[in-house]
Amino acid sequence: MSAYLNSVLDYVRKTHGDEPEFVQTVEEVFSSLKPVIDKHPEYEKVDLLKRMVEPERMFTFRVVWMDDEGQWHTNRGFRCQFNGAIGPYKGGLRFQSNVYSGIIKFLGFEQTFKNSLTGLPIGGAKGGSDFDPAGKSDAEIMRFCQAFMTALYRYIGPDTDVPAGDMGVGGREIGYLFGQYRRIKGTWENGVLTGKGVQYGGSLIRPEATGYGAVYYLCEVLKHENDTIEGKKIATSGYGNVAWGIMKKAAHLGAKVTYFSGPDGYVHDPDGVITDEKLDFILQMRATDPMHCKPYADKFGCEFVPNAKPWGAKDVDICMPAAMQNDVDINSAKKIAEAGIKYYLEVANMPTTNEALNFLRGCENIIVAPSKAVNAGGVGVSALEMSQNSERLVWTEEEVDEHLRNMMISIHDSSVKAAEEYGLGYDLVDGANIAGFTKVAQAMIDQGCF
Ligand code: 2IT
Repeated sequence: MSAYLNSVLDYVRKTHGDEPEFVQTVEEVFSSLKPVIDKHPEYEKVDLLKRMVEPERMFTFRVVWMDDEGQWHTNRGFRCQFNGAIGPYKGGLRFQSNVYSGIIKFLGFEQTFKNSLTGLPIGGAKGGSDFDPAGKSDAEIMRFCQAFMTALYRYIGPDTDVPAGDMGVGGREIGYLFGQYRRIKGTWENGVLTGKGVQYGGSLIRPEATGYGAVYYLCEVLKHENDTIEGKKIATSGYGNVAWGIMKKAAHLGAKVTYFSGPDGYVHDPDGVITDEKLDFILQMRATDPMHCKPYADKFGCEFVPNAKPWGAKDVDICMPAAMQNDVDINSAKKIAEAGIKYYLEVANMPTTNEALNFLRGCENIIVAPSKAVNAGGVGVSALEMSQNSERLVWTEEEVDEHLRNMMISIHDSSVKAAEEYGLGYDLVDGANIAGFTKVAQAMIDQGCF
């Protein structure tokens, strides 16, 4: 047990008591690093861990906008440029009322290791605002995005920092943000943001990439277990872009999502969300009502359970939480174990409390895969969008999909290799943390005192 690692952990606990999500993610990543720190005394020599838990730069800014009634509103904007050792800062923007520094910092820390795992040259960042998009008109969203970008534009750029979407920020918001950037700067600058519309530099498959990538990763896990995806039933949470991508790719590959949820409760569709009609309905429901998934149950005549989560359903093989952080707590984790689920793949960022994650990892019959690996296909395709923009090329759907699939295979394989190198067996959580960390650590050491 490394004394150095524990001293940095204590430091983080002491200095970030008011940012519990950040402490949580540092504890989670560090729990995998003991053997690495023990084997590599050079990390302690350059105080690498303490450097790594400190964002290179993090700032807040004022965002002032006017609603349709002429009322003024002031929100807080954030950008955390966490680590730029392996490439320009890269990461999404989240617009949600609960956003504060602790959420942005935890997401930026996670993003650093996730982006490293993609194998592409992108550093880690995250940003957003406590602005709540629910119930806002299109004109209000546009004015907010314009005000947000007016404050942010001078700190980003294609070689500096490339934002994208996250919760509350989709294609529409990226369009308004990009429009404002272009209006102010008067240049294209390789698109600056990713997740753009395909008419103006966006990559094909980007909206589906996180969900598709998660299912490709799942296929690798199943292959390792001499199992296949055909006929598998999946429980997920959420019905946004990510859950929708999982539903669609699972359906392509002969599996089906039979449970999904929203803030109002969960839906059980034993036939699965597999038809185009159902998949299109999910998209439409997401666009018109991000707070309620009950309309799906009403439309297709299936069960809706209000104010509950699907965790613990016995008639599924795989759980893939894809909604938000800390969605699965220890009680849900125990239900998942009791239901005899074999595969637990995190898809949302940090969807499992550390207590629940440790419990699930301790269950002999459950394979646990971490979000920083499973959801990395989203940012991976964002990096492919950056490549296409800088080369002034447009890749076909097949090309992007093939890159994405290979990326997920390689993320799985490099995690397996990293865990094996430290004698940890088939441990995808430790493997992802170690593989993601090692690359960033080496880059930081190579670049000297920074
Ligand atoms: O959590 C994530 O990886 C994202 N929200 C996507 C980030 C990106 O730059 O595409």
